[in-house]
Amino acid sequence: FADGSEISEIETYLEETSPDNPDEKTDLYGIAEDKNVIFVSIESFQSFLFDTKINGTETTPFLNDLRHSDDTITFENFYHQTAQGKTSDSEFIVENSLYPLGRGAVYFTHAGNEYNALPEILNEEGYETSVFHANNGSFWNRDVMYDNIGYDEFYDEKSYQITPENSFGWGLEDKAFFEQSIKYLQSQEQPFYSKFITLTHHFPFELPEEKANIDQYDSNSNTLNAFFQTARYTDESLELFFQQLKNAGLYEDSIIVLMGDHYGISDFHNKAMGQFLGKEVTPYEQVQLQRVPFMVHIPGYDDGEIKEKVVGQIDVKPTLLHLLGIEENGDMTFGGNMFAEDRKDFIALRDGSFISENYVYTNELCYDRSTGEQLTDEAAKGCLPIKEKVDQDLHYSDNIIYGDLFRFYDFNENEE
Ligand code: GP9
Ligand code: MN
Repeated sequence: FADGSEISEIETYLEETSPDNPDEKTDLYGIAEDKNVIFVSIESFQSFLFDTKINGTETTPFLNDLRHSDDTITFENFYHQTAQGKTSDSEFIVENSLYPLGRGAVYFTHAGNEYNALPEILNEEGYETSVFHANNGSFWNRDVMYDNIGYDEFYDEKSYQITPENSFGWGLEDKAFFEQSIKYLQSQEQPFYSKFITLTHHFPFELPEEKANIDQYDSNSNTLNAFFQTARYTDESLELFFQQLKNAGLYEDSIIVLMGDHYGISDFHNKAMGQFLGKEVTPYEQVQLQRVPFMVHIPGYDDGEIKEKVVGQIDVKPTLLHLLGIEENGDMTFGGNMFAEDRKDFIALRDGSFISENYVYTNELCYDRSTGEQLTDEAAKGCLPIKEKVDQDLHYSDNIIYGDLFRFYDFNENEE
């Protein structure tokens, strides 16, 4: 059964567990006000790829430079929090600052719920909102969910010229995808919020030989071996996209947010991964491998840095609203602004693992985050109170989704 009482209980819980100063305004508050937001969800891109080389060739030269540039803020301890719904889970987390479900994909199972999603909020603020993704529009039930959460346009595969020359693997290659998207982007009212979802760097990481500009890795895993070639391809396609945005006159008035959706290399490949990393992939390392890129590129900004705070996909919605200078006082979110000093003290992964300032917890084991050493007895007890909060968070988020509890909550009434 579901009624309005549990939502008040959750509202109280979120208020009590949120930082002392949830509305803390940083120097970055409103820095992107009235600018376009170009959000790029980068398929299967894991942060361990940064600054790697294969036979002397950099895997991601463009992104490496971008990470260290003055106009980019990078969070290097940013975790994906997805489960079975993969890309769609990452989209759901970003749009709602709720956790995905432990089983199934929310995009399929609860596409009809009430939400207070990012595109709806931005619509009300006068943004045109859209998604670009050159796959079948019903994949992950996107067409239905997007409609529900307020995207104005969905440019799916029907919007693209897909030929044998420009497609392989999952479909249209990313370089052609970005190139063909520019005209649609230009046709939009400004300011816009547009999400791009890439596809080429997707399992099984297939790439025609003549399109590869880096060697394969050499291990017992064909998957890991191929992974670097499509990662390099992604890097090249992003570099071209930035150039195309400049040529189209869209770059200066936009911020570009780059995010990895989830891992591409599963634990099935741990032996090869251990060989590549030069260390055994312990459960602790397995958690650390769930880091994906999160970079905010602000043309004209000159205070760029690499931030070390522990953050995750759950924090993206409040963070974007902060950058855009939009106050959502009545919102119910499980994440918070990444730039705030005062933050919740953990990032929960969907399987109940978590990362905090001092600990990494997974499979009922507590590790020292800075050394990776497994803690025992008294030392391991530090994980327990955080684990309780993690489970409570996941439980309440699940209840909101399963009970469609936002039906009983008036987001506007709680606006101040
Ligand atoms: C499909 C693409 C990939 O359209 O987003 O989905 P994934 O398998 O990564 O969830
Ligand atoms: Mn994906």
